Amino acid sequence: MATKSSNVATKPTKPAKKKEVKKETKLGMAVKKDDNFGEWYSEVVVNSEMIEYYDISGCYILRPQAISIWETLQAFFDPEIKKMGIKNAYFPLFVTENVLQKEKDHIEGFAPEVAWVTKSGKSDLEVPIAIRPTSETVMYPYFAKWIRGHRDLPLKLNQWCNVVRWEFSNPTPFIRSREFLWQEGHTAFATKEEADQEVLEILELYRRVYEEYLAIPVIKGKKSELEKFAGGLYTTSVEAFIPHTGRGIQGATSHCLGQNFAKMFQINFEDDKGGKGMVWQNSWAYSTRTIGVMVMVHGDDKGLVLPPKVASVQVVVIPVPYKDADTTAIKAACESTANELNAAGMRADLDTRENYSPGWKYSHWEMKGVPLRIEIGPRDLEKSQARIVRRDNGAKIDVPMAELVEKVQEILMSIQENLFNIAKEKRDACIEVVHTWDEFMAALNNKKLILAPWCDEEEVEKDVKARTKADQGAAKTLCSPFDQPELPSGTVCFASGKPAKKWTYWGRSY
Ligand code: 87F
Repeated sequence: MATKSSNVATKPTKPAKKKEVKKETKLGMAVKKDDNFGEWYSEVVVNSEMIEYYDISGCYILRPQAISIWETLQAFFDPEIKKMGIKNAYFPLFVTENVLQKEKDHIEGFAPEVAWVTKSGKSDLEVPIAIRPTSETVMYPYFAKWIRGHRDLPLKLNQWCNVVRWEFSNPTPFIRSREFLWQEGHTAFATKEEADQEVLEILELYRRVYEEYLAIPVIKGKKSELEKFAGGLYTTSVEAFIPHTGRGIQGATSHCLGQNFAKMFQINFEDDKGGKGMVWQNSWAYSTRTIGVMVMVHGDDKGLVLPPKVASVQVVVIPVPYKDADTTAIKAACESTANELNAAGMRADLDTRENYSPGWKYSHWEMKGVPLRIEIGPRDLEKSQARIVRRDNGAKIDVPMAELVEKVQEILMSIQENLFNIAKEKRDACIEVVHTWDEFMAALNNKKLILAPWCDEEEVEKDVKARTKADQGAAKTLCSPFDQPELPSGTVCFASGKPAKKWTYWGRSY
């Protein structure tokens, strides 16, 4: 980095003056994950340069470190849905009150979260205009217009956009923000069977986003009647779990809307026999919340830990000049190493800044979650090797230069796998099967992810919510897993004592 030279005449100095090394500002994390999870999280997202706080509560700047992860997930998901015949579109951000209110039933509970534009300049608008919190009401009038006959079906659209929900409870970067990015898919079919099938196909893509990219285990399942999207027929979701807080978190949802919206918006079609049909609809979304779940699950006391598949920098190469070592040769070795890795398709970066010490750089790149660092010093140069240090477990491995590219490739894959396995082990260790109310309460207080036999009655879920209400929130159902353990006949509901119909996950949640 070039520094401004001073014109001020100075005493002649000794010729071999050491370069200025920036004052070693305390780089590390001030708060430990175990000590105060909430503060730890805020510190990680800011120090890793993913988030900058903004002067409107609940709104955050997503810096390149965050957006690059979003783009990676998008680069996976977008072609997958295109293979399914879904096309991208873009609908306006604004919606009139008239249209928004069209489906009163479902909007009712959400109304307090809708943000409105009421002025342009200093004058009041004739009619206030809402900012989309989701786009059913924006899109479906046009579905009604565009769908006439069975040949117009299926209609399958997706949009990548922002939405605004004026939340009042505890804003958290990525997890609960007043504006966020998502994709929302909206599809219409002639038959329920087609809709049912798509719900699950999309849910599988969401599982892959979490498990294959973010290295986070999720549970696929169906939401209870109380927790489903009120406007729809049924809701499926992928559910993740944060062991440190003992909370479940909905990772993404895929809804079958049935014909509720078709009725409200009169989305009808003429079938192949000339009869009248009403479409079956789905909607589905995942959001930037995915990134928050990743931070919470993998991050540690040194900062962010990125799964290699979503890391914009997978490997950082750092020269470690020592005393009178040949810095030029070391630098050259670092440069060619980074070049080779990049040429082999990995994402490598080089940190040759001279105003920071190697130790400072180690902390800096650890904080940013970079999966691997390569150190090259005089001894490595002599032995024609490099030292590889893993971010996930701190392991240090000396590798001959000749094998470096292959080895790095291998280790990156093993880090991706290891992060998933560790996360799964921790998640699984939190799962507790209970049969009685007392076991349920004990597990809840122990921050467990509870699997319980349930009678599947709405009143019982409401009752559980009421009985568990505490400062940290009430317990609720997360989902009934598709993968159901055996339910021996005679098994009773943990909460009501009535015959159990299914196994359901319960817990506090985000
Ligand atoms: C907030 C304000 C107004 C959630 C809201 O999940 C309306 C809503 O309809 C609202 N918060 N919802 C439910 C969204 C349902 C559905 N929309 C399309 C999805 C997936 C994508």
